[in-house]
Amino acid sequence: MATLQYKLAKKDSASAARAGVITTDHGQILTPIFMPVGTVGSVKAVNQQQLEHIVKAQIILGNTYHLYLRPGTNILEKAGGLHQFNGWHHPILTDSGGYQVFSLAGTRKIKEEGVLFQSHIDGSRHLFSPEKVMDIQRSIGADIIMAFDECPPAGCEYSYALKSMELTHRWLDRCITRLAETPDKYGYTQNLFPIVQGSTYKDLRTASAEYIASKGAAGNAIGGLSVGEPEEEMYRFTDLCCSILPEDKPRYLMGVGTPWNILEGISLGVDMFDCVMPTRNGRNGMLFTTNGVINIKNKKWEADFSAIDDGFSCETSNYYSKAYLRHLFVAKELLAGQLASLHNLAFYLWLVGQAREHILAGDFTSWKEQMIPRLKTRL
Ligand code: PRF
Repeated sequence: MATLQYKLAKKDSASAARAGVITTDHGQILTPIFMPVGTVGSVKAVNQQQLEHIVKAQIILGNTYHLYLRPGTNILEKAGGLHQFNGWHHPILTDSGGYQVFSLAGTRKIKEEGVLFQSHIDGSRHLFSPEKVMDIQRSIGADIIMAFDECPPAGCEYSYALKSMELTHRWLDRCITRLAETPDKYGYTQNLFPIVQGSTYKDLRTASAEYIASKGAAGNAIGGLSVGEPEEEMYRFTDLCCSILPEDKPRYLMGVGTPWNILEGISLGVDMFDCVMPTRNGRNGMLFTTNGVINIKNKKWEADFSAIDDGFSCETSNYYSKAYLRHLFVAKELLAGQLASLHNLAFYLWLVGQAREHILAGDFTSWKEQMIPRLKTRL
């Protein structure tokens, strides 16, 4: 049907923050936005009705690497794509596997052709090339699909970062060619987002952002950050990339981050974020709240019958007490991980929603400055 559109609604006067609207064939996304991670086509411990009505998610993420290994493209095609398979009929974005192959797979070998790797599930051998990854993402059928990239480790040598960036650029060209040769499978448009790399080298980041911008894609991503470098560096390179990537297209900062990372990212001009933190840390008992960070397993919450977080309106957070959630964690009840994930995701979506409201109202920067110390407080 139609290529993804980005409409700028308002720019902040004191920062690079902006509010906008992304339109896809599966509906609109109000930006800035956080995208819950549903690696295997499921946001862990949270079902699709909860995602829609409690979390108020607008778009979720899936992973090419995981969905290719399980259930496989054959089943996804038979289902009519991931939206039909998992019953999430709003926008979906899939990461390309470029990152997961490096962080999860067993032995792997990077070549010009692509990456040879062994499955973390059964040890079977596979090759991911740009062409293969585009074909898999065609079968999955996400609205936004990511280019196949290499994310070099933090602190890598300049010579490695340069070679890796050049390889990512050549892979991008192959992704673009392959996508042009293969039609959409399910009657709606899939949009390729290229990814800026270049590690923490200013000239490489600049060259990469310029190369990515020159492709005229419907949206652009910043990869290779939040991989272990200091936070200040992450902000500095995000700022640099945002200053080069086009203003009239959405910008996506991959795998970021904490609530305060997200507010800083928004102030630098980022529109889209994803991270496993609210769900993964939630399952371990870490809660992000309007008053700060809580380890709900701590004994200090044993008899605290106040709501998990009464700082915003959420069915889950306002309905259950800290003492009850702590009890669920101590008793190792399944509901513990579910309530913690629901709370954290609802909180992240509330936070980006608030950021949008404050950008529209014209007081984003002062709001952000008073929020960040609160969000970082350890309760
Ligand atoms: N590339 C891809 N996915 C990613 C990253 C990347 O660099 C990151 C880095 N923070 C997270 N997810 N393809």
